Amino acid sequence: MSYDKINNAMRRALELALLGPAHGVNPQVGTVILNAEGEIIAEGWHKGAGTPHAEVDALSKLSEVPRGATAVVTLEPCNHTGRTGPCAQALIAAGIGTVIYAADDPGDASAGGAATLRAAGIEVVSGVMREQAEEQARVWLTANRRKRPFVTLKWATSIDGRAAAEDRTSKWISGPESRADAHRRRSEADAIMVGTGTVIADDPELTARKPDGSLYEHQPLRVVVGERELEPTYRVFNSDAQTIQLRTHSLHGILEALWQEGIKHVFVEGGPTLASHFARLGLVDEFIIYQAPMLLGGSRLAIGDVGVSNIADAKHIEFAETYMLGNDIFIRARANKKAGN
Ligand code: AOF
Ligand code: ZN
Repeated sequence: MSYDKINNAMRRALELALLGPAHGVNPQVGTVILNAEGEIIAEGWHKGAGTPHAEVDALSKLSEVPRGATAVVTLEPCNHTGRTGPCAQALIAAGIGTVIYAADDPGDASAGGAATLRAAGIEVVSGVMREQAEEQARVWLTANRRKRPFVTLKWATSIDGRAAAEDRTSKWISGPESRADAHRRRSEADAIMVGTGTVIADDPELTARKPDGSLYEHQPLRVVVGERELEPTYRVFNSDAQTIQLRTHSLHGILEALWQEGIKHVFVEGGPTLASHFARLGLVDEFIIYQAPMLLGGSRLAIGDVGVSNIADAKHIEFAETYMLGNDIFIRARANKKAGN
């Protein structure tokens, strides 16, 4: 089959993957099935934990699989019986001739699907459009490699890096497009985290809201970190979403506990004390930064001491995306280290 047909099929599978939920314990996975001529005869994607995997969803659309069919999958088919049965076995039973996938499954129990398929005489090709697939599934892949939630650190500041004016007022620094973008990103996370200082200073709701003010269907868990006692009248304790306060001092411990609860992606929203701790410990996987066209000057920084006193110790990051968002600048940056370190 031509590279063009294979790449187009994988591109479609990556698109299909995005139809599934970004939040939750399971990955976004897409599958297309091609006949021997390379035409798409079925499409499938994963709709969340407990529902059929993408491969099985695609197979279910066919009353019979023609000879010489190829399954094109964004993730290595699983080899384990979890909430659903192993996809490697389903592909073998369906009589699929070739399996092409993009990213290897990092799971301890679920990996090994490629070997199982090969042992059954199926031709297996891995790594097709791997870079795109790894980028798209970076949250799930990184979390599973590190065995802790993926950490996004988000802030919105003036172009000179201030998160508030000297009197602590901060409404509104970034524009409506940036705020809508931030809410959408919240809606794709499993948890939103802030320090007690931010609750006291700003009384934020920490829900994921659409531009019209209505709540997204999925509301991440609100996690407040810190020792200080908080009155139950703060808005973070309203009934729009669940909230927990964690008093432990160790961020590693907190991430470990959240991982055990099935939290795969934590969106850290400040304030500067919490942001600095995460950065100092090297626990940030991705930065989401909105910079507004204004100068505020003064002392209200988005992030403080990150343990750098000499330029040689600077914590380097890598810009993955930068563009104008309304009148603001949007930056997505990744920590400049490879997963697994
Ligand atoms: C998915 N969807 O389309 C594929 C997955 O316990 P389960 O049955 O929910 O299985 C989840 C694991 O299966 C997941 O961690 C990943 O390793 C593998 N593949 N998972 O949710 C899919 N193909
Ligand atoms: Zn599976």
